[in-house]
Amino acid sequence: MIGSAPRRVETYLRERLAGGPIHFTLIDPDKSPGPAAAHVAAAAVRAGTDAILLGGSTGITPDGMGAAATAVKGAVQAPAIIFPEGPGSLAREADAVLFMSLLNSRRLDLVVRAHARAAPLVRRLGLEPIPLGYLVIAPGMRVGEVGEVDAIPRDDPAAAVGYALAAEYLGMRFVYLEAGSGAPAPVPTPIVRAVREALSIPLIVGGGIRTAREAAALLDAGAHALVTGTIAEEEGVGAAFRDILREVVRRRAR
Ligand code: 1GP
Repeated sequence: MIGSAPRRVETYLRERLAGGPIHFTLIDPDKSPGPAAAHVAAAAVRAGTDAILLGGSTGITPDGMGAAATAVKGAVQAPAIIFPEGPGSLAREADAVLFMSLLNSRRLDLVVRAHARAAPLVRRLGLEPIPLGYLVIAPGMRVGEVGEVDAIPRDDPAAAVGYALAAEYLGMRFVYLEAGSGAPAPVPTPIVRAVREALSIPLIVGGGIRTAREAAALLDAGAHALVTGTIAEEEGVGAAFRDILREVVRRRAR
């Protein structure tokens, strides 16, 4: 039969995006297991975040992911979306999974082969796959190393545009520009601006966002969505997190 399963989470994200920029809070179930993940998620949603991404480190088990997803879903209405490290991160308790190709990896496994192994499991678990092109910009941090990427140089918007457009033309429905978790600075705004001008699918930007000023610059350059992880991990959902959220929320349609 031609047709696809309902895309509930993607539809929710698109509805939110119709009102302006959105924010994802990334929680690492290894560092914030079960109840701790729920605690962060609840505070993040109160501050205005739109969805919870679960993932971000190596060594996450399906049980750990499942426990975090269950706890988060018990605490908030926002969707719990797996940000996978590999097939071992998948758990049926989550709502969806970023089904992402690491576009600029030298490892074919991370571009498509692991996906071929994971896809039947995604189907069996009933997880909604969200097709996404994931592009690492220098410095890339740990994901850049583990992912064996040819990182996009920070002064080369044209290279980023090429990959991002290729992702769109291949049918992916989101592009994620990643500077790497804990990066000393976010993705440069000229890259964000150039990619946004070329793309007609939503653009997610993450890695190294620690201040409201950085968030504002990325949003003004055209990011549709921001991802933050480290800030809440290190400081909890405190003033810095709320200041970043304020920049997102105030750009939404009133
Ligand atoms: C990492 O883009 C995310 O994959 C978030 O990065 O931890 O630096 O906020 P930070």
